[in-house]
Formats: sequence, structure tokens, C-alpha cells
Amino acid sequence: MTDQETIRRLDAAEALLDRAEALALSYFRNLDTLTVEWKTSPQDTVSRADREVEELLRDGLGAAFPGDGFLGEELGLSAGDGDWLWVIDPIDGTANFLHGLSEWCISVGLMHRGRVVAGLIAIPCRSERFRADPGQGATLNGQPIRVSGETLQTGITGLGANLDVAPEILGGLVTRLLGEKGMFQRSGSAAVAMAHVACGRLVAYHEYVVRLWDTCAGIALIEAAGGRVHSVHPAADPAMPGPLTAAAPGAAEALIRLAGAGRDAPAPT
Ligand code: LIP
Repeated sequence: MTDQETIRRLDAAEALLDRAEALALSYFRNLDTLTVEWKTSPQDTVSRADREVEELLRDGLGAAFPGDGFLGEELGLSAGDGDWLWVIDPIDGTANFLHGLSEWCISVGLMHRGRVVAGLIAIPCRSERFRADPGQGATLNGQPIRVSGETLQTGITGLGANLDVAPEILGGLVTRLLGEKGMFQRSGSAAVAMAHVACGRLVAYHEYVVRLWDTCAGIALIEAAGGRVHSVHPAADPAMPGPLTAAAPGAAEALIRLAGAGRDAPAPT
């Protein structure tokens, strides 16, 4: 794999993102035209906006790179015939999107032979485009970004929350974090939160049960911006959910310790 092959793919994805953002925003500004569909619960929703954005990205990238594989939240896995895998969340923060809240994004990650190598996150309501190229660091609207120099005690930690996790697990982490004089926020989009970590707005992010399409691009961004990622997504089955901790160096060990203390508790039935 050459960096040029990765950058050529990222450039193509970046051009498609302009169209994908316009499509998503057209629905976001006309939410009454969408039918909200439940997945596992009323807190886990989707609409045709998610599917159409993913179709646009997959069709464009598939035409440009015919052998590449895809793993997308709405259209699933197509393995492709080579080493490249696009990992796409067409609208991350769908519940926010459907409630008219601005914390949502389009997340496009790229893996090569099972390793995260690059990523793009677009946050349309903030006119922000994050990009991580191999060996070239991470940028926000073309400007270099770095993770925070803060600690859990001086920064804000993002926590992912969903009904896949027993309430007492997340509640225990909140209790431990506050007990160590930290503070948290829940954005509803792992990818948006991870973009905030990559540019230093959040000091760290943890979620107990999250999918690779939520995190792939964010992993590339945070690692390229000098952060640390502790994620157990099995490369053998990238669609399997798992825990993720991503942080600035000054917060990583402390958050892994606090989160790990509750990780063995039973998940909800
Ligand atoms: C969301 C994630 C979030 C998680 C939500 C949901 P979606 O992704 O970004 O971190 O807590 O349950 O999975 O479904 O909006 O693409």
C-alpha cells in the first residue's frame, strides 16, 4: 500500500462528501418530509436520508475503485476483492439529526488489510471538514490540529450512551469520573465527539458499545493528531460492536482505568 493510493482515495471521497453534505442538509432542513423508522428502539432510529447518503458515497467510491470493499451502517458489508475497506456512517448522530439538533456528521473511514489508515469527518452544521492522511497529520478545514494538552480534571470528557449498555455501567463511570473531579458530556455522535477530541475541544471520549462505522474515521483522526486509541474492534468481524477509549496523552491512562473498572458488569438483556 502506498500513501499515494490512500491519498487518491481520500481525495475522491472528499469530492463526494460535498454532494453528500448537500443531500443530508436538504433533508435536515425539511425533516417533516422524512418518516422516522425504529431499529432496536425509539432511541435507535433511521430514515431514508441515512440510506441515500450512504448510497451516494458507495456508488461514487465503487465506480472509482471497483475492487474496494464497503462496511456501512445502513447497507452492510460488501467485502470487495482486495485489501481496501471503506467504513461509512452516512449520518452519525441520527437521533440528533431527526430531532433537528446539529451534532451529527458524515463519517468515512478507510482501512487497508484490517488496519485503519485514513479518515474524513464532515460536520455540515458547523461547516467543518476533518481529514487524516497517512503520515501527514490531521486537519480541520485544511489547518493542522492536535489533541488537547489537558487532563481529565481540566478538560471535558465525551461519553457515548445508548441502550445497548446496562444503565449501571455508564452510571458507574459517570460516578467515578465526577469523583475524580472530571466532567462529561454526551453528544449522541461518537464521530462528532472524536473529531472534537482530535482538535482538542474534548480531552477524551469513551463508549462501552460502539460500532466501527461510528469510530473508524475518528480513530484515524485522533491517532494522526497525537492522541491514543484503545479499541477492541475485531478485525476479523469489523461489524461487531465493542468498547472504545480515545484520549489526549494526559488523559488516556486515567480514563482507561475508570472505564475498565466497570467493563465487566453485565450488559442489559
Ligand atoms: C450513534 C453513535 C453514538 C451511539 C448511538 C448511535 P448513529 O450512531 O454515534 O455514539 O451512542 O447509540 O449508535 O446510529 O447515530 O449512526
